[in-house]
Amino acid sequence: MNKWMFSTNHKDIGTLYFMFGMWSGMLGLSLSLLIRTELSIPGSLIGNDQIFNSIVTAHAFIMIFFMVMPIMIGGFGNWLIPLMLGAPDMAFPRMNNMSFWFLPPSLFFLIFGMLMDSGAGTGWTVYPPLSSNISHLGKAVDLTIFSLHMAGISSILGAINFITTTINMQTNHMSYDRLPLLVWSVLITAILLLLSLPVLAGAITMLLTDRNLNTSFFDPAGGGDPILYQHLFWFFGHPEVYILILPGFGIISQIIIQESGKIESFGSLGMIYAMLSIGLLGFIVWGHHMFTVGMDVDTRAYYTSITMIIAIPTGIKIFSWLTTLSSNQINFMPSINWTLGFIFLFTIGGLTGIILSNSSIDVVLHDTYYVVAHFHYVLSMGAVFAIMAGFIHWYPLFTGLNLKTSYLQIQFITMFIGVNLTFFPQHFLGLAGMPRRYSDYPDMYLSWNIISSLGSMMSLVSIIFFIFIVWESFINKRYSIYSNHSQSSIEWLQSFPPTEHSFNEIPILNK
Ligand code: HAS
Ligand code: CU
Repeated sequence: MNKWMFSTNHKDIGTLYFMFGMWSGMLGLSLSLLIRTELSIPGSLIGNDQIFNSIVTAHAFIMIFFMVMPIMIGGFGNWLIPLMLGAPDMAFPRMNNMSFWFLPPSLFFLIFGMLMDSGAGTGWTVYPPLSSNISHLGKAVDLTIFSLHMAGISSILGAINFITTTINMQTNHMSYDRLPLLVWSVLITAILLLLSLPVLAGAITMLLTDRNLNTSFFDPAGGGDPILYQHLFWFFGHPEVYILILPGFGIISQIIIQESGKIESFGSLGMIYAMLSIGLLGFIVWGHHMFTVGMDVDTRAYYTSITMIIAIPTGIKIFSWLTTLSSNQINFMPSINWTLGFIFLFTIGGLTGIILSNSSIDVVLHDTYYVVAHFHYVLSMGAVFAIMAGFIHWYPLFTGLNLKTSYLQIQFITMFIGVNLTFFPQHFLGLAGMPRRYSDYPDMYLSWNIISSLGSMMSLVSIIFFIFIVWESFINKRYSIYSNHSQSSIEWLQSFPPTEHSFNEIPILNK
């Protein structure tokens, strides 16, 4: 085993997270293609709905916990937060390594959960009674719960590390309003993680004891209530969706500031307050996922209004990005393509979120493909586009190498068309009433499903092309003038050792 696997250096650990996240991303992508292949024609291809549901469940968990979170917080956070603070490393470097190494076993438990017995076909929400031992006999759901426990511990330790690092490890003690927006975004994300994950841990532990130790927290037969599980899950689940996007906001801010040649964002302080209010409000809107449980009208009105209020800080962010970008000649470099794509498509996803927040509309649209379209616009085109933008933007810093711009332009265009073909038609399917988590549908839904599946093939080709582009940069060794490495972080590039690098120039970072 190579010694960088046990490294306590934040850049090595960031690189481990990137490699892990990309590996999981390929797994999650493969599962999504199984879903789209099953849905490309009416009738059954896989021939087993439980298997289909297990694939959907594993796809969601892998993309959320093993792709987006490790790459955004583990990868970008570890690489960039200490650099932006001028800190020598994270506050707890050995705990940092441990946070990472919780993830591979956690992923294995999840995969076993998908494969063992008849799989965990519960959806990522793991609602009882479907997830209880009557409907899911066997060890699949228990393995999934254990996987979430481990991933949760990993994230909580990581969150403690980021919070402590940001507060204690600045070299020149900037005032908080001068901290780069990426640092702010990761700090707020870490606080959300710290406050929400223990609630999920509690909920799934109660589910575990309901399944195995005869408790009845969620079983009416013993005085329990399955709705209690939904409250606990969404008290975690809604902050979780902002956990998935906030570091992306930070990444997008840094790229826009730099690419527009400015020293700070338009409304820098406003951006910080916007992220803080999104984070805080995120804890009191969870009921918008539960409008159909038989909520009384006043509670529905409350959740509708408080949810809509989140459009205000988010709008502040969107318009501040646009203002920062304006009055500049935009140079359409690949990272700016992804950034502009992010702003456009995230806004579409946000607006469908506002539509869903209307409780009376949501009663109709809940559990339809409209919801699937909404969250893929904010995730597959929000979170993933931010990851692509950041990865391309800081690639020279991470590897000392340059990616080929012309290839990246083509790859962006194919991916942009691919994801829009995949997910835009899902709005129509949802409005026409096609439910989510079903493996089959009436013929009337055929055409949009074919287009959606074709789009997913196009995204697959585009992602394979991106992997080729990264490979190509390693093979052709175009060393970047921006390369900036500690010796240890180069060591993983053993077969491609950079020859020259400067140790002091960090033109990428803004203050
Ligand atoms: Fe969401 C379901 C509402 C943001 C992710 N969301 C989900 C699920 C996921 C998810 C994964 O209220 C499915 C969970 C599951 O498995 O069941 N979401 C919102 C709202 C916002 C929002 C209001 N979601 C996100 C982000 C996500 C994410 C970010 C991850 C990255 N979401 C919902 C609701 C459901 C839901 C319902 C439940 C549906 C159901 O039935 O299950 C907001 O944060 C979005 C704010 C952003 C904007 C765009 C930019 C703002 C501008 C300012 C002007 C706009 C205004 C609005 C003033 C609004 C440009 C005017 C309104 C017009 C229509 C013009
Ligand atoms: Cu929500």
